[in-house]
Amino acid sequence: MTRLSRPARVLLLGPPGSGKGTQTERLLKRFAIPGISSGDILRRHIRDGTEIGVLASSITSQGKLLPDNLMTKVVASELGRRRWLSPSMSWLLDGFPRTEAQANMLDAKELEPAHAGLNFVVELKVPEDVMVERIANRLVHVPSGRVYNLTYNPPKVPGHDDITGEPLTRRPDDDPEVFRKRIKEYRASTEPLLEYYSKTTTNVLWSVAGETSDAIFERLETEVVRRF
Ligand code: G5P
Ligand code: MG
Repeated sequence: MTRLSRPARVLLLGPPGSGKGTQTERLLKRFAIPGISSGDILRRHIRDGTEIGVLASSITSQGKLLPDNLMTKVVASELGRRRWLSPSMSWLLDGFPRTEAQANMLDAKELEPAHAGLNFVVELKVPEDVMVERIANRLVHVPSGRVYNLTYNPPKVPGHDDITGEPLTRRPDDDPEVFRKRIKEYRASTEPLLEYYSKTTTNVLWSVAGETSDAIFERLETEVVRRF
């Protein structure tokens, strides 16, 4: 594990299946950077049958995004329970913000005390056919957000989480038809964010392309060390 010399406040952006969850897990292990995934938060709400979960279930299964205000509230409430979202610490956001409106809400201090702002926005670029193949073979452990892939990183015991032994599930939105809608939604709502970050803060946006998460992580790790 490596200690960084200054705080890294990181956002991972990329289409469905590009490896945001996978890179989050690796960064956590390598640099001890805590993080949250907006998709994981919603899946826990769905599992628990909360009011937000009922709405999230119907929206995510159509491959659409939740309304910006609601999503910001959900993330804010999750962050309120954590002590690490401070400008003086390193932290990582997977999947939030993913629209310009959400980015504005983060920057507008609605999510105190994140007001020091993001200082590293990573765009993951993976060929579309590779992402389709990946999500067809994905299994998840909803309580922890750990992701598996039947060919790439299969669980030690088929169908069960490596750490807890609990059952793994498939995500309903990993259906090929819904996946196509999620890709479209990414292009329409999230890609504009890349331009937003390249305009608002100099040198904050960094894009990395690759066909495997191993190749991408090697470059990401080097870049984190170089910057922080
Ligand atoms: P999510 O949960 O954020 P997406 O669509 O953004 O969902 P997803 O699908 O979770 O992103 P990922 O995290 O980028 O993809 O990818 P991953 O899970 O790490 O990797 C995918 C698979 O590939 C895994 O099985 C992994 O093991 C495998 N894999 C990784 N690397 C390799 C490799 O090198 N080789 C191979 N062979 N396999 C590999 O959001 C879900 C929904 O929630 C709502 C929306 O409805 C959204 O659609 N939502 C929001 N709505 C509004 N605003 C927000 N901010 C929202 N956030 C979530
Ligand atoms: Mg994910």
